[in-house]
Amino acid sequence: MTVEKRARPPIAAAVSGLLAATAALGAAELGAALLRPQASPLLAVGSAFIDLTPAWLKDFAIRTFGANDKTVLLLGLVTAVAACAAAVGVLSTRRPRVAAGGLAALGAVATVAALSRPDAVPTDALPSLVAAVTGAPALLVLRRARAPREPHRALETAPQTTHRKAAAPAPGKAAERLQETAPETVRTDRRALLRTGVAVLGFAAISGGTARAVNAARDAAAGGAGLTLPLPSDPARPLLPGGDLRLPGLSSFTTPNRSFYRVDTALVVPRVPYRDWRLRIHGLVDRPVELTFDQILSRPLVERDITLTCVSNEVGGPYAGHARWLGVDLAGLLREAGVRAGADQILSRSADGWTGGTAVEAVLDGRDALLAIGMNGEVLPAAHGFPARMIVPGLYGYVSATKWVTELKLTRFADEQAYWTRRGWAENAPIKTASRIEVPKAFARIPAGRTTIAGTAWAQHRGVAAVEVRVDEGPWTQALLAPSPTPDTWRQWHLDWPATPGDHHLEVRATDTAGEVQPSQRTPPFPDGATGRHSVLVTVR
Ligand SMILES: Nc1nc2c(c(=O)[nH]1)N[C@H]1C(S)=C(S)[C@@H](COP(=O)(O)O)O[C@H]1N2
Ligand SMILES: [Mo]
Repeated sequence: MTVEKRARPPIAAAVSGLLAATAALGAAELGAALLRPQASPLLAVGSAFIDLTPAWLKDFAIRTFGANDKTVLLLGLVTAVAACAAAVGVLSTRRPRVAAGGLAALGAVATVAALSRPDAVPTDALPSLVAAVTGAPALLVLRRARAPREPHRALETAPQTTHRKAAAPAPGKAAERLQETAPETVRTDRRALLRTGVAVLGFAAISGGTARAVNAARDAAAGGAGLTLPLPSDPARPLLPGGDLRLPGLSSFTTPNRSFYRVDTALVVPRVPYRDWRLRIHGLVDRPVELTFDQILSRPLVERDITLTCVSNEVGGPYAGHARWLGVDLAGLLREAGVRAGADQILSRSADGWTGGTAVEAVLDGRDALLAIGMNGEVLPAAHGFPARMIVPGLYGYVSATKWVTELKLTRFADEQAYWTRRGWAENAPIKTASRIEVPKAFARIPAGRTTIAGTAWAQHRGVAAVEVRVDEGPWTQALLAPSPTPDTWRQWHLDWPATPGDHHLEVRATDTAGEVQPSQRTPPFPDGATGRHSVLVTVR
């Protein structure tokens, strides 16, 4: 008999690796769902990756993928895990020890990631262990299914098979010989592999599906769906007639909750049951306070119109939104705790361990800083911070708008740094005056004649005083400003333009109530917000 040494296609081995990984992750997800959803190995590794991502890469991700950056990250992660799993599967036939080492390394990475989360508890290691403990035997079972079981033909043709008692024959070699000599047996092996594969997949589907169901039930229980918020004792000033121009293509004055931009480091939205929620105010205070959600509800509630903006917003970008917030007066809460002299920072912490640092001065200077529990007449949505978040007019979100907030620590900027300031972003980050053209859209083709140019402008807490537009670097023309009852919101603006055929460059700039004109110089968002004028090119026919 001639046995040609030929490389067996490693596809079955790679698929085995993938199947084993699927089973391992399914089991791990179930473990996490039962223990703590955040302890899921995939999420833990993804979150650790987010925290370790350098600013430039994060900037790139936000610019390139926008609100889909998390989906892209998860897809990338799943691809990486799949590649590792396939590699482990292939190695398992030839180099079982290396494969075992690889599996252990994957488990270790997930364990370390889970345990190094800022809100980690020791049991967070368990789902990763469950993954390892499920993945290894799954791989073994699949490997055995791939190896010849009853090498009848081998028995007939190869007299040396007297030592085939060894229960699991050296899989690589035996299978090789088998392919050369016994096609039927190979077919049987395929069937065995298929059976085992289906069983492993079934296990993965059942555990993964149960995990989903458990998570969904938990989320439903945690949300504020059944909650009715009290009416404000201090309602917002009514919006002025004409404050919302309602032009096609122009974003509405109030941003609906479901289309409100979302920016945070949370790979999955934290679900914080409001009955268990507490807000702790401590640090440099005379009287540390701990408040329950019911205690918040029983306080006088304030309602305010405040436009929120992200520091990562590029000139003309989408990361700004307006809402009517309902909450308690944040300055009042701090005064009750008694802020000690020397405290210049409110270090707020969220349920998932993120931190934001807000200037005490800004919150206590009389502006409408809120601990918000309602948004646009609804209970604060989970994605926007339920049970409670901070909102401070005039400051970018990363230094003012902590979602899922559980802790306010009065401290000093010199002593402690928040999540983004540790990564080089500014400690003080007032929102820069900005304006954007929304109608017509960039590269629009529009008919000649009277056209409306319109958009939004903001300079929260200072207020927008004027918006000007120029066409093809011509003279600046005043746009008409829609009214707003407070300086804490954006304002819509519009202008009639007699459009003449040809390509045109439309440019906008705003001036705040202090008389400061939005600078023309283009700077990137890092470290304290982008500057520059928004412009669009349009073609008139
Ligand atoms: N817990 C937590 N709160 C957070 C963040 C975060 O990553 N985690 N991001 C902040 C940033 S950068 C912004 S711009 C606002 C965005 O709030 P939104 O998602 O409700 O629009 O939330 C802030 N609050
Ligand atoms: Mo932000």
